[in-house]
Amino acid sequence: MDATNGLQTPQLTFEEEVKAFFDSAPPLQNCAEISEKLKEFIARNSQHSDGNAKRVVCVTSGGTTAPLEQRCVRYVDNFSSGHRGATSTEYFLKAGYAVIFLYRRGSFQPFCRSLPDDPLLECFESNDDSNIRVREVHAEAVKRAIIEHEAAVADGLLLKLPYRTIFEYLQMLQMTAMSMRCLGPRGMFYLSAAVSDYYVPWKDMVEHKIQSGSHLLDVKLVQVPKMLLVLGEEWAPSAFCISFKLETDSNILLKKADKALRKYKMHAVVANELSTRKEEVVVVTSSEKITVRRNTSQPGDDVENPLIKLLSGRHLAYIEESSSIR
Ligand code: PAZ
Repeated sequence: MDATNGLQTPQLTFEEEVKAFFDSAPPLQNCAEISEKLKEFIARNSQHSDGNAKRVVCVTSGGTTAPLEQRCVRYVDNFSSGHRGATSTEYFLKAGYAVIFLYRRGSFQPFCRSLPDDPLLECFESNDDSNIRVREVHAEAVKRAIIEHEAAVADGLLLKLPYRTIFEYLQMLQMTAMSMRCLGPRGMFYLSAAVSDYYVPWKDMVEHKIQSGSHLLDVKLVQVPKMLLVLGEEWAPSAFCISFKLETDSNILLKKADKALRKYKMHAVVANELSTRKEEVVVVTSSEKITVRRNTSQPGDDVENPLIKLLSGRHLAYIEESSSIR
């Protein structure tokens, strides 16, 4: 595959690239339904029943796919199990946030990460009367998942929106950001999804399944416009924005995170290395590099626990600072 943008296309400005991406994307299914859900969720949490306006965070989770055919059989995928996003969502809820969880279909879900891979078949068994009951060994984990998830949903604090492709993801991120605009600095973006860097524009994509037979498969991939810039400057200009940087080479990680911080005007970039991502991350801001580690002396602790505490504190300071400027 040629990812060098070797297409003889005219050089587009960044604004034209963004427009071309959205113009060529297949329209989002359930667009009206998603928009209604977002509107209702944000209105409810702007005046929550506990009397307080909530802080609202959009957590993106999992990896986007870049389809190779319009009637998609094959696609280029991005690594991410969704563990980071699902776990962070739990800690954001604990910290008092309302969470919009924008997740890749089939990836990890909040409150379900301690369940086995095939929860339906492994957590339940039938007894002699063919009634279904929870297996003793999984009873605690199932109970916790159901009670905590029910509480978040009943309190109207968790909205889950699934995506699969880069087209769906970016359209949904845009809709979410535009809906969250009214929250001003109380809105936060926690962009832990692994987003495709390259895609095949819809109009250049073959309709049917690519046939095998030729020795070389020649598919041209075009760079996805860096929407982080548009998010922070246009879609939700007052929101507190955190992005992630994943590398496998620890020697370049912090430099790349620093570059992303400045280039995309993020408030912080969370840098993580693939093999140690569940143990430690480094929060890079314009003035600091803070290493955050999982508390190994506390069994079952997650690196997201101290990470969300840190970011929630920074977000509060940002809200206070923004209101003193007004
Ligand atoms: O989803 P997961 O827990 O398996 O992995 C999380 C992660 C490494 C995808 C995330 O922490 C991250 O770094 N996301 C951004 C990836 C990027 O640089 O595009």
